[in-house]
Amino acid sequence: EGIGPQEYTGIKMEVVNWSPAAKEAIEGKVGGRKVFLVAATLRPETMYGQTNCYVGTSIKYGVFAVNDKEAFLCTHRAARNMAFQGTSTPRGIVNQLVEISGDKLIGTKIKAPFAINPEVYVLPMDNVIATKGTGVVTSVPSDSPDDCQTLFDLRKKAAFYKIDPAWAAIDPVPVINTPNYGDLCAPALLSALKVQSQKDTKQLLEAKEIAYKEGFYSGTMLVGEFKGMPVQDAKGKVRDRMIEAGLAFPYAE
Ligand code: A2H
Repeated sequence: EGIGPQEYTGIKMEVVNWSPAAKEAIEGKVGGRKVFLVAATLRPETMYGQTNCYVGTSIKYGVFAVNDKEAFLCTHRAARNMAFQGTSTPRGIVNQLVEISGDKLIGTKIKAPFAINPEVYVLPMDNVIATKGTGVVTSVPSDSPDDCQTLFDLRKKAAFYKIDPAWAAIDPVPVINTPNYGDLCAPALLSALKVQSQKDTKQLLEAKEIAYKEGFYSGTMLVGEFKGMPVQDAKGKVRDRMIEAGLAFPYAE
C-alpha cells in the first residue's frame, strides 16, 4: 500500500434470503430496514461477472443503520469509516443494530448489482482480511485469481467447507478480453502459474499482480454499456453508473 488513502467502490448487495442461522440472528432486529452486504472493490468495471460473494467465517460483522430505510452489513471498522464519509446519518455516529459472525452468513442469497447473474450466494474464503475494506468481498472469478481459486476449492471440497454445491455452481463469466490471457484472465493465470489452492499465496500474489496490470492496461470490455471500450476508460464510467443507480458509493480508507 502506498501513501494516502485507497479509493474503493462500495458495492451494495441487497439480501434476498438470509441463511437460516442469519435469519435467526437478525430477524426483528433491523427495524424493517433493507439490509445490504457491502463489498469494497478496486475493479467496479468487473461487476458484470460476479458469481458469488465471500466473507471470512471467523470475522465479526455487524448490521449498521444507514438511515431509517437501509442498513449495511460489514465490519465495525468499515462502518465507522463510512460514518465519517457521508454514507450514513447522523455523521460520525455508528448505530449497530446486531452483531453476527461470518460463518452464519454462508448460504445467504443476495442481489449482485449489474451482474449477468443477478442473484448469488455468500460463501467462505480463507484469506479475507478483517482489517481491509468492509470484510466482504464480491467474487469475480473471471478476473480475480483469488476469487477464482477459492471458487475451485469450494467446488472440490464442498463438504469440508460446509456449503451446498449449488451455491458455488455459477461459472466464471467473460467480462474483459486481454491479448495475453483471452476472455477469462484469472482462470488462465491459475493454470499458467500452476496454482493448486487458496494456500498457494505466493503464486496467487503474482497472478493477482499480472491480472490487475493486464486488465487495466490491455483489457477491453466484452459486456455491458461500455462493451468494446478499453478498461482504462470504462472503469470510471461503470463506477459512475452504479453510483447514479444507487447501487454503489465511494469508500476510502
Ligand atoms: B477486488 P487492496 Cl475482479 N480481504 O474486487 C481480502 N481481499 C479483499 C478484502 C478483504 N477484506 N476487501 C477487498 N478485497 C479484494 C474485484 C477484483 C479485485 C478483481 C480483481 C482484483 C481485485 C472482485 N473481487 O483485487 O489490497 C477486492 O477484490 C486485486 C487488487 O486494497 C478488492 O478489489 O489492493 C481488492 O481486494 C482490494 O485489495
